[in-house]
Amino acid sequence: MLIIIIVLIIIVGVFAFMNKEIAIDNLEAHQNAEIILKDGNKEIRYGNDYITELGEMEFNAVLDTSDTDPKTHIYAGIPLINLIEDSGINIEDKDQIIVRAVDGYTVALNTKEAEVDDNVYIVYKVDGKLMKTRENGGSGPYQLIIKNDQFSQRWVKYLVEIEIR
Ligand SMILES: Nc1nc2c(c(=O)[nH]1)N[C@H]1C(S)=C(S)[C@@H](COP(=O)(O)O)O[C@H]1N2
Ligand SMILES: [Mo]
Repeated sequence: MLIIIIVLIIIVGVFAFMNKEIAIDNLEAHQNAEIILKDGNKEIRYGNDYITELGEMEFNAVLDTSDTDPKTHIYAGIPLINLIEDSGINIEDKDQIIVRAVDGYTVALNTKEAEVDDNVYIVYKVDGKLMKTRENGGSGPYQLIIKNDQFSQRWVKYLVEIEIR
């Protein structure tokens, strides 16, 4: 019995340690305006200079959350699929794209959804200004925008990590 308890404590401890490492890693990426792209054990880090070269687009989208009235904003960003294609990861044999924020908020897209034209974007500018970080009262430095997601639940603010699986 005692041995079982000790083993369980060690397992829980190891998991807690690993989660803390990931959290610290993600916080650093957030503060450096980086996005971490994961595919199994492979990890690619994208900086802002590089991301803005992947086919920047400007578009209007309506932000409508439970506690605000709908408001149209001008966003600048890149289609999510551009980043994935740049990485060379082949999503044909994958199911899901998991998008995580620095606060732990997580949203799953299926790969088919990401391939639909003019719908899923990673944005970094709103109304002509770079998005601020969470600490500075913004929704950035990156936010996921899913245009056809009417009430913005899946518009992941403070996006730091994208995992393909
Ligand atoms: N990182 C992160 N993104 C998030 C959330 C969150 O809790 N954390 N909430 C979602 C939900 S449910 C809504 S309605 C909107 C809220 O957007 P707002 O804070 O701009 O009103 O953000 C979405 N994106
Ligand atoms: Mo919400």
